[in-house]
Amino acid sequence: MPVTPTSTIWMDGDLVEWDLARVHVLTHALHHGTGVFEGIRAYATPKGTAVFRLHAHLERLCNSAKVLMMPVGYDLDELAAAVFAVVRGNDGGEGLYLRPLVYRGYGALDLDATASPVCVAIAAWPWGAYLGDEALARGVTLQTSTWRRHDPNSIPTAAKATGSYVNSGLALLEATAAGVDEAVLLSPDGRVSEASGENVFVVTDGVVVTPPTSKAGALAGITRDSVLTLARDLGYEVRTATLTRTDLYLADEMFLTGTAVEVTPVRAIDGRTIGSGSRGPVTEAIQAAYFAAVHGESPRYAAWLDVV
Ligand code: PPE
Repeated sequence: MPVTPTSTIWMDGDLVEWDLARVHVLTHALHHGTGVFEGIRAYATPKGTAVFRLHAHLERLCNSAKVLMMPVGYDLDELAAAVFAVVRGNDGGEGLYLRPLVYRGYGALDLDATASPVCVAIAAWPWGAYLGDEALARGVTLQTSTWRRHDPNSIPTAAKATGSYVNSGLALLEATAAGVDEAVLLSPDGRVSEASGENVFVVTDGVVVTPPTSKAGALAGITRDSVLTLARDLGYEVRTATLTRTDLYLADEMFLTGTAVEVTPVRAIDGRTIGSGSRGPVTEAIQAAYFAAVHGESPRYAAWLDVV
């Protein structure tokens, strides 16, 4: 999905005009993948535009930077203020996708990244349904990738590092080349990890199940965490459990979670239809609860929103 230019991007303390938000071609992160990033959404709510779970995202950003030994140079409050400035400067009232990025900039190109400065940028643009509006209603198709998720001792899966997305990109390329919407990756030991940029859930016999992130080598998704709370509050039994690919094939329902995809149903995987082959009732209830929460229509989850 193409990026729609907005007016300004926050770069190292300044709001820079969109077209002038550039880096040198010898930027370290371009060569060695030495960046960490976040995807955050701001939604239109009755009280105005609000950022969903901002603190959790910024905390994860700083944790990712810590793993890569990158001193961020701004604390959580300063980063939050920068996010608000970007939203205020670019908001069309429709909601925004926000992309904070901490990266090693221009300076040196040796593998010792510490010789290059740590830079911070925050961009925002309107991004609709990541896999399309139809996907939210009808569901997407998946395939199990031949590419495995990283071993956490090769590339730390808990850090949202730019370089680690080569793995996700390979899996997605393989899937789309095969005419399938998305890819599920297995961990090195062959258990379900996550999709290319989403966490995975199944609903089996009324129980909502997702793999344990550290064991599965999956990112601790903030949407995943929100959905676990929403599902529990809706009265469903919720469990984290190791899943095999047959657990996916035999599930009654399956869905993906992520800031970009929000809650997207899965209708088939590896040529096997999931349940009835369309959005299931539990998925629909969780999806509705999620959209109500992000749009400020559920007072119970008001603490998840920071009105800008
Ligand atoms: N796993 C991966 C690998 C991942 O990239 C994401 C977010 C998630 C799980 C879900 O995390 P959360 O957003 O906190 O619920 N993927 C981002 C999109 C990546 C991309 O560059 O595209 C996102 O959803 O913003």
